[in-house]
Amino acid sequence: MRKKIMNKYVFLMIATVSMWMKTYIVYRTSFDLKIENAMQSFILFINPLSFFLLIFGFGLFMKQRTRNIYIIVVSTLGTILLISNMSFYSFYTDFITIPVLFQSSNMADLDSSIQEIIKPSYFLMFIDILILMWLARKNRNKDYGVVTSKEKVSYFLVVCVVFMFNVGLAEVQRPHFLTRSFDREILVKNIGLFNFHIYDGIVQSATTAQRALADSDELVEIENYINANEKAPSEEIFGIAKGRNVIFVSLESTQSFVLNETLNGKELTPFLNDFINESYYFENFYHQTEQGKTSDSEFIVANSLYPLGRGSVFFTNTENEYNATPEILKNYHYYSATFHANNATFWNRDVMYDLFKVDKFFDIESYDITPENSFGWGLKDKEFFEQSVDLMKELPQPFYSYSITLTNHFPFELEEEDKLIDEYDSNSEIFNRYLQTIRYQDEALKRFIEKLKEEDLYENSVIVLMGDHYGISENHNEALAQFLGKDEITPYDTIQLQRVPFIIHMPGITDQHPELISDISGQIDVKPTLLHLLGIDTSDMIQFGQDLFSPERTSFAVLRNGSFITEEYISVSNMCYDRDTGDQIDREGTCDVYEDMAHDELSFSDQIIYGDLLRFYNKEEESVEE
Ligand code: GP9
Ligand code: MN
Repeated sequence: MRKKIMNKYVFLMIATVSMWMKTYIVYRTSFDLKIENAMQSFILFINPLSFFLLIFGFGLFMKQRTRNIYIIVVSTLGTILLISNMSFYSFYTDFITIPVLFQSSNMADLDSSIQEIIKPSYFLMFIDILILMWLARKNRNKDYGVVTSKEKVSYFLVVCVVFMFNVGLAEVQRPHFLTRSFDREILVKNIGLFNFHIYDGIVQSATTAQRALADSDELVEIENYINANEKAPSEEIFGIAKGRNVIFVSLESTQSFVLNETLNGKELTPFLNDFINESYYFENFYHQTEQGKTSDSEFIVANSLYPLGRGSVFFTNTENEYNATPEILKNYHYYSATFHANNATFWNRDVMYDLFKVDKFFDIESYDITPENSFGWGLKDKEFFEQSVDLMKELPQPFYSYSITLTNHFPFELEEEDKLIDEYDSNSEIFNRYLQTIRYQDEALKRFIEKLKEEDLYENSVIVLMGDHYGISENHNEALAQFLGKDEITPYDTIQLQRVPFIIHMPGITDQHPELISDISGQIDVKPTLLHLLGIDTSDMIQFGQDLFSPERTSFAVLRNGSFITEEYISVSNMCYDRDTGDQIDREGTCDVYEDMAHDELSFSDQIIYGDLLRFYNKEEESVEE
């Protein structure tokens, strides 16, 4: 009798243990999960178990033969999902979510390195499945009898206990991790990769339903929050650039650490280093993008809303109402245009720009692109700026222009003639080339400003330069540490590396009185800051950013994964650091104090996007105008 029970479950148990171990090995070898203590390692070790017990357990309702086939199919699908996450992680240091599967351009990136995708080691991951197939075949004629209802009940009780035990330990480690966390790494570390995918599926359906259920009361609560946090603009700066053109340049993958650095005695960014001395330069300005990369940065700048924690708003919410900068500026007789030498449909830009009410999108069709003037991702930045200024000078003025560079994009490739410095020497080819494309981009920017001067577009403009997101992921930490002269890159350093340049240049103003501004800020602050410079009151707008010149402003930035930076502290995952020294400190009484603020910002912003709440705001506006 005992033997029989054993045999009934043996196949299921072999499959469970092998998938469990396989997942754990992948955690340890393919993902860079930061584990701080023994309890966290234990949770990581047990977390794949409940999922496999549950999913294979459904097989108990099937006849033995079907059950074995079911277990093999599930193991195969599970393995494919593991491998997909491994490939995705090696590019993005992130886990797959449902919305990114629909971001074709992400996948296009993956396509370009198919060798990377199909690593020979991946085939080894199917060995256990071959063994299962062999076992199933060998035992196909043996009958171990049916699983009784009582056995099923006991089995699923065990599954529940294992799951509750896992979640309970995780909850002790990181209270409210399920409801509070925007960080996928925290979820994977605590409930496991596969349960995370289920969680992601639940979030997906919940957010889809959110729009239908939303009503205008939700917006009222958020408006109250925003009004309570609102800061009056600086009287001195408000309207200082009234009537000027805005020439905004989004710098592809440009992080702040490249500024004021040299390689073999040569400056990496000679032009920018000079330019910031004639500008307002924000040295503690963070990008707040997530899976939507450039599109996220465009979204934040245009709306002063946070991007989504999963996927890109440019794909997930293409029918919402927004109240973006180009639309607002229309009321002040500004013409708006975006310049980007790529397909209009790429990243859904054409659709989103329509929603933002951009007057004209100069896409790939507007440029003269030849084999001589393009390389890698397309038109080289120098040529891009050259032709963009020619287009820009024909625009009605004042205008709000948004240009997006491209050459400094992964995998950072240049033609020989454009390599202005020697390659760096580290173990990362990507990083070595990155410094060269950064140098090239700097040269292109220099020419851009010269040409703006030649075409009389310089004097009467506000020129804004901003890095869109990081270019060098954590996969290149060793090279980064070598370049920065550090022993290693800690999670604290990783947060500090999320700083991107933000430069506001106003001829006749900032060249007379340049300023180095050290307050903590982020892309979310761009919209109110720019509108105030142009003398536009934003007090009744729904936005999460604050005017960077406001004397009352709180020096604070929240990253999209819930990490945040204050004057004194940096919080990342479970950890809290002293911002000055980088030393790890106790959360309680320090980082925890700001936790609610960070959480509110992100969840209110999510609520607006998922609920399409600005449709109610725009109604309010209309009725005021009437
Ligand atoms: C493509 C460019 C790059 O048009 O904006 O996008 P990214 O990969 O950086 O999000
Ligand atoms: Mn980008």
